[in-house]
Amino acid sequence: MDQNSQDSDKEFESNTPPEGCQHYVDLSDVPWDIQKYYYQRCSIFSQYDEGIWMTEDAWFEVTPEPVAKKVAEHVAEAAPKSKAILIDCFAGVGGNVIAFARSGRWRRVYAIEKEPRALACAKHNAEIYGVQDQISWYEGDCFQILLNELADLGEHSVVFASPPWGGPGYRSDTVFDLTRMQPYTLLDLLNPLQKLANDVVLYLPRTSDMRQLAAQSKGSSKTMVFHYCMEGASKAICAYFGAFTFR
Ligand code: MGP
Repeated sequence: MDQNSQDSDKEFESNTPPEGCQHYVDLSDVPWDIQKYYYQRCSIFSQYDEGIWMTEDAWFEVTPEPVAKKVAEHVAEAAPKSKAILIDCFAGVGGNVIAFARSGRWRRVYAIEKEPRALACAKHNAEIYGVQDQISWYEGDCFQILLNELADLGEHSVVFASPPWGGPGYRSDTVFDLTRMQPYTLLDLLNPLQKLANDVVLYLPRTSDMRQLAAQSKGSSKTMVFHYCMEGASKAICAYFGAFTFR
């Protein structure tokens, strides 16, 4: 084991978040621009008070637990029965990957995250939810990891991606143009992910341009899109590309 792994294991074992990760317990410590999200912390992670770790960006990027749970249920029900592996390409602090592991549907869940601090949070948070052992973790660029380490898994896998949308500013567009999403456009995501696996789920802004999604349906197949709501308001959509069957 190299020194870096030992260091990160020490951080992981400790309950003190490493630099760049926080567990806020007092509103006065929370930067003003994320206070809105801090008020919702127990909707974001129902076990927040057990010591959930967040990065600054995670507060507005993480999938809230009720949404992550519903998405995980949909993916579990609708994916072809032959698929036994779930790959989460942008695991962040673990909102989705924890829900996928908790669904019990997958023989193995693979989580990829480029940002080391977010990955440390995700591992720690998965431990709080008791699913750490069901998840294989990869630090790095998901496109490289899918091409190399995970290349053989494609035929057995459903690939899920909740990419960055370019920050909370996405809300200023009435219709969100997926060809201009930053840092990855719709096609930057779909092309490599569909090369690996036939079944791909994208978690995208609620205002995403439906025509752009429909244009990516192959042949006569339809792309199902669901809104995921909390308290009656849509938080985001998922677009299901591939052989998903919804009853
Ligand atoms: P929001 O628009 O910031 O909050 O995020 P809300 O509560 O709908 O704001 P309101 O004031 O309009 O009511 C809504 C959801 O979008 C969040 O819960 C996240 O799941 C998701 N989300 C937001 N951003 C900026 C991102 C992102 O960059 N990437 C991903 N994958 N999800 C995001």
